[in-house]
Amino acid sequence: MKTLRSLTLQEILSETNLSKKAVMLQYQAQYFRLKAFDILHEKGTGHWGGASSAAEVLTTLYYHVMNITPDNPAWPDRDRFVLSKGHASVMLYSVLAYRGYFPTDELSTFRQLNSRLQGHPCMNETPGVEMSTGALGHGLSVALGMALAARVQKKSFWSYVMFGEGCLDEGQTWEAIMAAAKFRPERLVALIDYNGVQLDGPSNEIMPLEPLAEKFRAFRWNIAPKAYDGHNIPDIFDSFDWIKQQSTWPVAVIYRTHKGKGVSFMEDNHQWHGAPIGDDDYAKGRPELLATLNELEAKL
Ligand SMILES: Cc1ncc(C[n+]2csc(CCOP(=O)(O)OP(=O)(O)O)c2C)c(N)n1
Repeated sequence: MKTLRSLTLQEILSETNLSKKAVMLQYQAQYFRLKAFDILHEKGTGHWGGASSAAEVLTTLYYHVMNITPDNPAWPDRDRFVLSKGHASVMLYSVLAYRGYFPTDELSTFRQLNSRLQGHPCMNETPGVEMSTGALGHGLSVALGMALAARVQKKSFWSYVMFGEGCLDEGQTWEAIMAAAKFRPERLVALIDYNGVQLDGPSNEIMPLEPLAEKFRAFRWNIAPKAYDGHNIPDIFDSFDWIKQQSTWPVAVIYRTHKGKGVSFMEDNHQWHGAPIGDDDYAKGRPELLATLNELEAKL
C-alpha cells in the first residue's frame, strides 16, 4: 500500500498565501479522514460518521485559527477547544498528533487498554485535550466557563466548542445557551457540525431542531447570517473571518456537513455512526477516500 503523505507542519504554517493554504488544508483534512478510516478499520471500533464530518473544521481550527503551543499544552494564554461530540475523538487525535501534541505513532494505540487515546477524550491523559467529553451536552457549559475565566483573568484567549445535533438535544446545552447570553463572555464561539444524522436516524426524526438559527437568535446569540459549507476550506475561512469581525457575544456558526463524508455508501447514513468498519466495507470505501486525496494532492 502506498504510504500516504502528510504535509509537514512547517509547510502548512509557513504558507502566507491564503488560497494556497486553503488547498493545503483541504488536502490535510482529507489525509486525516483517510487516517481515521484506517485506524477505525484496524481497531474494529470507534465512530466514523461524526469524525469524518468534522475533518475540515478541526483542521482549519488547529492549523489556521487557534493560537496554540503544542510543545507547551498548558500555556495559560492558549486558545481553548472543547469537542463536545467526544465520540468523534479519532479525528481530534489525528489532528492533535500531527499538530505536535504527541507522537503520530501513538495513533495506532487508539482505544487500546492503557492507551492515552481512549474512545472518548480524557483531559487528564491526552496532551491537547482541554476537556473530557463523551456524555453529550456538556461542552458548551465548559467552554462558557473557560470564556468567563478569561474575563476574570483579563486574558484574551478564545474558547471554541464544537457540537452536533445530539448535544443540541440535551437540556444542559440550552441552559448554557441561556447562561452565555446572560453573561456574554467575549470570544466564546460555538461551532455546530450540522450533519443532520444522529446515532440511529435522521435528526429531523429524532428531535427536529429547525429553525435552529432562529432559536439561537431568540436566545440572544450572535449567529452567523448564513450556514457555511463545513467541508470547503475557503468557506470555513470565510466563517472565521466573520467570527473575528464580531464584537457581540456569544457567537455561533452552523456548518452544513455530511456524516461519513468521503465514502459514498456511508454518507448521511446513521448506520455508520459507530459501526465497526469490516474488511469488505474497508476495501470498498478506502479507494474512494484515496482517489479524493490524490485529486487534492494534484492541486498542491
Ligand atoms: C448524554 C448522552 N446520551 C446519549 C449518548 C449516546 N450517543 C453518542 S453519539 C450520539 C448521537 C450524536 O449525534 P450527533 O451529535 O449528531 O453526532 P455526529 O453526527 O456529529 O456524530 C448518541 C445518542 C451519549 N454519548 N451521551
